Amino acid sequence: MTVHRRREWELPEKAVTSCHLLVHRRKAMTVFGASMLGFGVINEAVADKVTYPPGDLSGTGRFDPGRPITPEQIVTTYNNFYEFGLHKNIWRRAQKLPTEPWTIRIEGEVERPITISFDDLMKKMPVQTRIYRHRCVEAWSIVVPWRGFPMRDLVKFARPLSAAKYIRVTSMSDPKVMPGLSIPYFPWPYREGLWMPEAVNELAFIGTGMYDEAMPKQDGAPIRIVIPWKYGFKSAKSLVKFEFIRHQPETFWEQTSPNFYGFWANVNPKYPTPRWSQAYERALGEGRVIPTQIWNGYGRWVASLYSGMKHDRHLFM
Ligand SMILES: Nc1nc2c(c(=O)[nH]1)N[C@H]1C(S)=C(S)[C@@H](COP(=O)(O)O)O[C@H]1N2
Ligand SMILES: [Mo]
Repeated sequence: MTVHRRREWELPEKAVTSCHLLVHRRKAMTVFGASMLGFGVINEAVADKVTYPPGDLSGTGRFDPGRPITPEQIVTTYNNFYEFGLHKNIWRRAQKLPTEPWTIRIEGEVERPITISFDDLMKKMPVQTRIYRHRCVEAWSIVVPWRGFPMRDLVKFARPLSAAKYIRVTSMSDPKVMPGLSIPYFPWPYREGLWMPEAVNELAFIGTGMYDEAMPKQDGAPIRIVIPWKYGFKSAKSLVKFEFIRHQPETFWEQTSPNFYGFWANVNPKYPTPRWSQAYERALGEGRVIPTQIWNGYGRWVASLYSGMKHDRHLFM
């Protein structure tokens, strides 16, 4: 039996969490799937699940989002992926993104730069399920059951040198399928970055799937980062490069709008941006507006990272 105590990072309006149900359903699936295999019975629905096993489920309890999971239909049809256009409805267009094969470059201040296929990388990474809140700077939010692996494991795999203080990630840019790349105003390709202590923090995650499936193209197939305590734009999609570097990198949004969408971009309801107050957020699929929490409610894990820094607007935008 699961005894549910309210934790400080949960929202006060917390309803019944569907994530507990999800964990139990998945466990049942795994057991059921295994016994089915034993009898040589093929059931399409179950076979589908066992092709992408949920992996280590401990993160589902540890990082309880305190809110219901957002319906998959919303998360996969309301997207920000500017390479495909500046509106939310890009999911159909994004299906043109070729993701097989997919090659990832790891370079910079590492023992040995490497080019590796997505499939080979996945063979080396420990798959987990994590349910996280995601807060876009446009003042909407969702709760997503991700599948993937800790960013920490990718860092270990890369074997960075001590000179590596930051990681820069770069998204795919393919003008054949991405009409947004012809908008000259933007500093393509989409690039983002993290400070190394952030990247190895327990919460920093690499997403390769969601809702029991491989990552949908519109959500950043086949591999993206998921940084739940920062505004959504930090979580870059469809990554082709991880660079370990000495200096804080310039990012896509910082170059576009240096005063408002900066490198740190930690969620904080106290610092408004030009179009949004940031004090509240629309919980998509819940039909309500809820208060935004500092660090998006993940302060317990990340606040100490910033204890030596000045807590002014630069840390929060
Ligand atoms: N390459 C790339 N990554 C991106 C974006 C983008 O436009 N291009 N948008 C960001 C923003 S603003 C948000 S809120 C999230 C949205 O992720 P989702 O569509 O999977 O919910 O992706 C982020 N990653
Ligand atoms: Mo966003």
